[in-house]
Amino acid sequence: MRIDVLTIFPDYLNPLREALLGKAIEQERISVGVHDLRDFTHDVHRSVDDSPYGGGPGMVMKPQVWGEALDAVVGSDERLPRLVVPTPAGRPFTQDTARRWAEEPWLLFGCGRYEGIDQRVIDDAAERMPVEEVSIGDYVLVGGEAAALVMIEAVTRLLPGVLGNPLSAEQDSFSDGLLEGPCYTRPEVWRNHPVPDVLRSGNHAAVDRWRRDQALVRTARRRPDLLRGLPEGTLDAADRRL
Ligand code: 6GU
Repeated sequence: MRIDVLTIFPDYLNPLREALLGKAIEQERISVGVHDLRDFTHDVHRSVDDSPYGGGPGMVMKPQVWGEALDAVVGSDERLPRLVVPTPAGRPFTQDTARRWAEEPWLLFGCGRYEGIDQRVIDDAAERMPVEEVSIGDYVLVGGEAAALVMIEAVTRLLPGVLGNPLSAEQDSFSDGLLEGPCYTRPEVWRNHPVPDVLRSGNHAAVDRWRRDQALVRTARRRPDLLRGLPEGTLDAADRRL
């Protein structure tokens, strides 16, 4: 997978080169290009923003700079990327979005700062390529960079070979629509807290049942919205007895 990021803070994306993702880059499972938006300005001040039409606080990112930058990154490649624009005004980014994007050959993240990017940049790009404006949650960040990091991590860990153990991606919270329950390792008793007996019983069916119950209870308590949103037929009779 190819991933490009356009930003006025290229160093903000440095964490991408750490740990699991850094390894995936080294192994050429993903290639990451981070591009400085200011390289596409022409004035001495390298300005990327201007005041909003209609008035109001804050600044809006200029369309000319974004237009040139997107043209340059997309280049003459016969393929086109999926353009992702992080914004608190976007559709929610979820595990389903991550799974869908993990199938794409090329993602381009356009990170805005200030109040946002001139809407014509998005509308113009959408005439040539798929574009999604997405939000990572109901809170406001200063810019799209931290959100892009989050989304890139969620997507790339789903790619073959990026996670050491492919089963961990399958067993995550959300993979079956439920939160994952608690997990334990040695020692058997720590500060007077024992590991639940069933996990040491060697009875795999009982362990599976217990884990499923823990996931159901945790989801009901912490995310009742998820439980209500499960597709029909997800919960069986054994689940419902809880
Ligand atoms: Cl994707 N971007 C920004 N700037 N703020 C956000 C967000 C994204 N998601 C939630 N808040």
